[in-house]
Amino acid sequence: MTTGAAAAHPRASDPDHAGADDPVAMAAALIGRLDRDAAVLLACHVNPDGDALGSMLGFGLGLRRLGFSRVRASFPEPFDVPEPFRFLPGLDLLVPPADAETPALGLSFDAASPTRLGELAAPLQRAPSWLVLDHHASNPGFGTLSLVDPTAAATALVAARLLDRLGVDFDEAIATCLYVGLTTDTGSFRFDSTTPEVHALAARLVGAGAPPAEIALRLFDSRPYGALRLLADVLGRSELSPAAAGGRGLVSSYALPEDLARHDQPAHVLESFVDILRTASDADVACLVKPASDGRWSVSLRSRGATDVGSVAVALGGGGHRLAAGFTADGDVPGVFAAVRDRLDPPTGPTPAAGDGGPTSGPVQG
Ligand SMILES: [Mn+2]
Repeated sequence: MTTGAAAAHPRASDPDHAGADDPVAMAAALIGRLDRDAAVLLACHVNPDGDALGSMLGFGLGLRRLGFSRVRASFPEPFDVPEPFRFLPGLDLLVPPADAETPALGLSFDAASPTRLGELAAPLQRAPSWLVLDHHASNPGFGTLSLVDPTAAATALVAARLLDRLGVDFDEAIATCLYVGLTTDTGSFRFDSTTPEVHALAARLVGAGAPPAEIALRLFDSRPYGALRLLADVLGRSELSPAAAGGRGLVSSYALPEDLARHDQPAHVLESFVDILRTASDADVACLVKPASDGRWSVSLRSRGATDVGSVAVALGGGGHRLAAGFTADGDVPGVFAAVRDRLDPPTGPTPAAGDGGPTSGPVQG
């Protein structure tokens, strides 16, 4: 127990408290030194998910609470907030990427590479300071200060640590945003990444007013009927390849742009479908090929536990985590499936027989 003045919070504006090896403290000191009317630009990755938007908007609202008057947030085109996130507090911080000017301070959220920030990478690169808040193991390190923690379940957790260091109290709006990030990336607290720190933060956020049932209903348990029909098509054409992935099995399917058009659905409704494919207990790996905006394919990979799909995605030019990853591809759908299969079972060298003793952790290189 501490007593007296020693219990006071360290002042974020006091650089003496910024340990040179503690990026969170360094980031807090940097923010603390900034004029409150300085332009701040927050950015998250293209096609933002709940963690990208939640961590960015929650942090932006926190900066506002600190008195920053020129906080803007954005994400690359297509600049359209997916329907499930339109209830989020802080949407008034958003500006189209074309209106994003070079700030005094830039921050990026949940983006594992500058490419993922699209046209917003340029103003961030021009900014005197660019703080990178992320949790992807594939993040190579960029920006002027890297707050990348691959052990963190969500970027929302990294954002919460920095808000704590800045002395920001979580109000209902901030808590709702961060909770959306936390619950998105832990799959509603079901994934391995659900650490004691995750539950401790979730408890604080619910205590501050984040509504768990409403958030779960909007994020996980709501679909237009057309999306259910689309899901039926995707499941109906799925294929199970028991021999793939060293005999651990692959279940794969795809959606075409005309499928979206037929059911009058936006592309983001496909995001959750790969996790439904992943429930097939006779396949360790699930793969879903989805249309991307520019005529390319966005490929989602999931593992039930025995396969490192993160390294598969990295080898194919993407990124992600061991059990959930993705990449972007060109060509036709069969070609994309062939590329994934080749990475799961490299054609060169001896192929181990199925069931001969567990996962082949072959050198799937990055
Ligand atoms: Mn994330």
